Amino acid sequence: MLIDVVTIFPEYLAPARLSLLGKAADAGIVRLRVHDLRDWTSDRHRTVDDTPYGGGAGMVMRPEPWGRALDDLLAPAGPEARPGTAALVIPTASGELFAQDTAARLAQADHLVFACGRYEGIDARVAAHYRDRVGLAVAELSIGDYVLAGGEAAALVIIEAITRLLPGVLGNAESLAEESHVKPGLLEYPVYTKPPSWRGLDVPEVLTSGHHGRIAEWRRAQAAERTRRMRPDLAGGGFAAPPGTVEG
Ligand code: JDK
Repeated sequence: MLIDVVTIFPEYLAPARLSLLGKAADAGIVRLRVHDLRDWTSDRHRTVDDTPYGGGAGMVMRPEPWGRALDDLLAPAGPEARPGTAALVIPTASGELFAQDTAARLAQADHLVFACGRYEGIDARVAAHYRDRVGLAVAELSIGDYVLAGGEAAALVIIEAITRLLPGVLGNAESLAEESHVKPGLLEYPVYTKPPSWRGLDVPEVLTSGHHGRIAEWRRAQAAERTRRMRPDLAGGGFAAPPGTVEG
């Protein structure tokens, strides 16, 4: 998979080269390229923003540098031409909520281009152009209901969730096989390792019993209890307690 990231803060993407993605890159599974949007400006001041039509606070990213950058990256001419499926990912606070199924779907592409905005975001005609006129898959994604200062941190999150799904990245086969059995809408059961007693807290006896049937049943019950307590929205029927509530 080729991942291109366009941003006015290319250094922000340095963590993407670490750990998981670093290994994937060394193994030739992922190639990450980070680009400075200002390389596609044409004025002396390398301007990327302007005032919003209709008024309001802040600045909006102009479409022309984005159009030049995305055309270059999405449709390289000659020997750089890429067959296969490409998608344009635009992190935005007003996008569709990014979730595991989104990651799985994007992991099928062989070219992802991330457009990381700043200020109040990117002129809306950029997404419209590539979706409606170029016919590209354009994913406008939010990573959660909070407001970041730009798309870079969201791109890091999305890239990490996608790349760990690529064959050969995780030490993959076993972990992902197990993960595919995880019931969607159910949180994970708690996990334990050595030592058996730590600061007076003991590992639940059932886990050291060797009784696989009882262990599976205990984990199911723990996952259900944890889902009810932490994510009543997933458990269904319930309402979340206000923040700071201490369960009795
Ligand atoms: C991309 C710029 C910053 C800040 C105004 C008013 C209510 C905010 C854009 N999940 C998530 N959260 N935040 C992002 C994200 C923020 C971004 C960009 C992604 C590019 N910003 C910014 C404030 C506003 N807006 C109405 C929401 C807009 C992704």
